Amino acid sequence: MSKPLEGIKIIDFTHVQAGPACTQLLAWFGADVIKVERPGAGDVTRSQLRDIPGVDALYFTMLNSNKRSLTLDTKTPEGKEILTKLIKESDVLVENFGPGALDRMGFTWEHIKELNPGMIVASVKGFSDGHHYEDLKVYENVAQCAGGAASTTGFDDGPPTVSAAALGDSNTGMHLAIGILTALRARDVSGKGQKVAVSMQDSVLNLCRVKLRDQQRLDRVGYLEEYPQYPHGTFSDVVPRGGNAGGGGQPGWVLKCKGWETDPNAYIYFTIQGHAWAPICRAIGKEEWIDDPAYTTAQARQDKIFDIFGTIEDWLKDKTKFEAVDILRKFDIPCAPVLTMKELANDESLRASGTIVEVDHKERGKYLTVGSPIKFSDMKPEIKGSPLLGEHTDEILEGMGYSQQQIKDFHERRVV
Ligand code: CAO
Repeated sequence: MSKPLEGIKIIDFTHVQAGPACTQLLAWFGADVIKVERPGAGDVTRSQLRDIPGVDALYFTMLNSNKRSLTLDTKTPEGKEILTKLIKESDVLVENFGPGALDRMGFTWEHIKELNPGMIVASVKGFSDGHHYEDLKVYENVAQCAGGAASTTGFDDGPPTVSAAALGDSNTGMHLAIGILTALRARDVSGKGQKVAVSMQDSVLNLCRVKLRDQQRLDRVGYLEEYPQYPHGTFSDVVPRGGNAGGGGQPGWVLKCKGWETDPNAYIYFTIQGHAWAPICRAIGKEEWIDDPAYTTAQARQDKIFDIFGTIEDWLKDKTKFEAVDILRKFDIPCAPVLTMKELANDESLRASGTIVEVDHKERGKYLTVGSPIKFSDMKPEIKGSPLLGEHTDEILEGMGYSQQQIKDFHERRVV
């Protein structure tokens, strides 16, 4: 089957992580994504955290696969003309510049709409339009703090903590991709494009909705029974940091396994799901707890949950995290080993499913990247290497009808 987004042309004015994650996803699914970059410089991530001198950094290669690169100085009159022509021929423009940058370049939404009424303009900003912080430039951790993730992550006796997961960046990009696909579908019906905007703060908050749930529960009853502060600690009037507690009403915690003294990741996540109580008791050799009224209900267990975790840790002390999960899975107990990046990189299942793929880059050679986490029965996205800076400039300009002489002149005048 041909790729579903084939025929959709996207002007990719994105940089760093939030925008590129969105357009990369659309490129995997068949869109022609033209990454527009400043001549001579390009996306800042090409040179950030380089591991090989002079070669595009993994930060860039892992967020820009399957795209074409066009260098274009959009602040020159000729650059603006080329961009104008490109807008007329394209379906979507995606950007994550600082607030107002696209307008300052001369490409307001009103102007773009005039040039191409079918155009979808999709933007990532730190805060939504009209927000009292709308003028701020925003990076990942700023968004995690502004979106409620940091105040609710970490341990009660420590400071607000950011997650390693890119809740502000890639997560916002995924939201934007959904917005773009929705706007494309709307255009199929109406023939009209529209502006799609996603803020990083909103996208983080969307993933923190259970914490907003908890704020309202706390306001009403004054405590949260699934948090480690209950019943022996105290609650203030704001949702506290819950450490490794499960957020969905099933008590859970990260528990030590054999070797934890020297291996910082010798742990499993263990969940005490209500219906799994009897199997848990059987698995850890505590059959006497099954019918003991002091343990039979979740409520009865609540005030001694950390003693129960302690007993499970005692059972785990002669088992590696993998051995423990192999035993517990037979009892249908939801659990997983705490996996390191090295273990994930070498995981055969993830390689087989295409979630971790090895791709080729013209200058770097082979490298690992994360492939599509979305699996389709009729399509397997092929993940390709990222483009070199300006690699497709001539090809794209030719495709737009510019002559060889015009292209040569653009190069000489550093327009491209
Ligand atoms: N030709 C000419 N000029 C170009 C260009 C091109 N091809 N591409 C970009 N530019 C110009 C822009 O027009 C802008 O110029 P002005 O500020 O003079 O109008 C300038 O480059 C820089 O844009 P910027 O504000 O986006 O860049 P920055 O490095 O100062 O800020 C960032 C980076 C990420 C903080 C900011 O872009 C931002 O807040 N973006 C929105 C939120 C976001 O996506 N953040 C996540 C990034 S991932 O962590």
